[in-house]
Amino acid sequence: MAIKYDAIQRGNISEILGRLEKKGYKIVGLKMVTPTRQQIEAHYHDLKGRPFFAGLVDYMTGLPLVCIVAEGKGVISYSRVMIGATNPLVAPPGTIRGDLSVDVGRNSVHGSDSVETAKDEINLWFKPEEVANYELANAQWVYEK
Ligand code: IDP
Ligand code: MG
Repeated sequence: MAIKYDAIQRGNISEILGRLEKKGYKIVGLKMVTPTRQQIEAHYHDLKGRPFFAGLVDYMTGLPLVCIVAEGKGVISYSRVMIGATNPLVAPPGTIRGDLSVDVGRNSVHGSDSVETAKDEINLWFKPEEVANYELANAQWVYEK
């Protein structure tokens, strides 16, 4: 997941990280990056050709982004549920976009949409040594076994 610059400006870094933590997901990678145009174009390569692509790339280039790697059961599919629809006005209350955003171009967060995409995005934004390997002390209170 990534916290976009609009959410950083709105003071919602802790709110968004807190939702992942409170759910029971483990944060294993976390850093603020100021992406180049090439990085944003690579990140959104599947959207090249869409009418909003140029505006999206312009918006995100050169502005800080908080990049997150989270681990846990169902994290990729369920983090999308936690994020809500791309258009925050369709995202239900209780979701990140439903609670924290109004406009599609200021929708607070990015979320990987599949295991393959998540792998590619982690490789794009993190070096292997930037992803931590540790156990949460409360894991037995999150998972049956
Ligand atoms: P997602 O972030 O929910 O996965 P995508 O379709 O992957 O949505 O689009 C990536 C980002 O591009 C969105 O989060 C949003 O910021 C922007 N975007 C998507 N569709 C539109 C649009 O129709 N107009 C303007 N921006 C859009
Ligand atoms: Mg997407």
